Amino acid sequence: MKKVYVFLIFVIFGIGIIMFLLFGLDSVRREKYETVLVVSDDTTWIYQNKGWLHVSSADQYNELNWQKYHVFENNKSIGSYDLWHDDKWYIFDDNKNAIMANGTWFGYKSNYEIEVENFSKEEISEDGYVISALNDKGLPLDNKYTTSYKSSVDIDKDGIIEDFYVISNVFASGDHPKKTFSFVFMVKDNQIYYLYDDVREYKAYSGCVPDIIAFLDADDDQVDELVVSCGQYSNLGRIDMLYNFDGEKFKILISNQ
Ligand SMILES: [Ca+2]
Ligand SMILES: [Ca+2]
Repeated sequence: MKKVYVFLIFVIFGIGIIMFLLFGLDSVRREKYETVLVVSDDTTWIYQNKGWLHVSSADQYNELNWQKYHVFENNKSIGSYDLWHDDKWYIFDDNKNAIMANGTWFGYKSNYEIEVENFSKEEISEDGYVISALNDKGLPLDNKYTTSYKSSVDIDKDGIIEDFYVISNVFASGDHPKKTFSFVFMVKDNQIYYLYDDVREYKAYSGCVPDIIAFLDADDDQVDELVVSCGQYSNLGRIDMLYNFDGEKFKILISNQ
């Protein structure tokens, strides 16, 4: 009888170890994950303990200054640089020469491997999905776009590419439209999934023009997150948002607003 108990204890102990190795170890490992993600001049997010934080205080910035970050400009890696935050982020090489980033840029540093997708922006004009998005929202089809492009990335790594559309008529020159709109949506299995979706009556200087800054798997769960930045009029600044896709819809994990 005693032998049976000893055997059972061993079995339960063994199962416990196997369960820990299968699930617990991964969870312990993930809790130690830490990433700092910098989006252009002034948005800084930290990922730790499976959650995202927005950095705003000088003390927090001091802890992040003069460290090496992987820096990407217009979606291309430009190398590893020191970042320093004063009134905004500045980029420096090893000899403390300032590096000027043209256009949108982002940087990250992390204690684990992060995969950043290479993607291109393909001009779109007539496209069935754009037409159906405009129809869905009751918008005319003859628009002067300020941005309209498509990017293709396999965000959930299932071997099938998803298409991401960005279209906007905000800040178009010439006669103003009755309604302004900005959309970012994904097409997966012929279905449209909206990330950003704004339609409003025309008002001067109102609205923003979205842009996809990055596709990267920031939390190492084999699904890419997206950084989308929406440019408002002149000195109103940008709205930066980090999205994830849970298989059914997109959700904003964190934003600078
Ligand atoms: Ca896919
Ligand atoms: Ca992810």
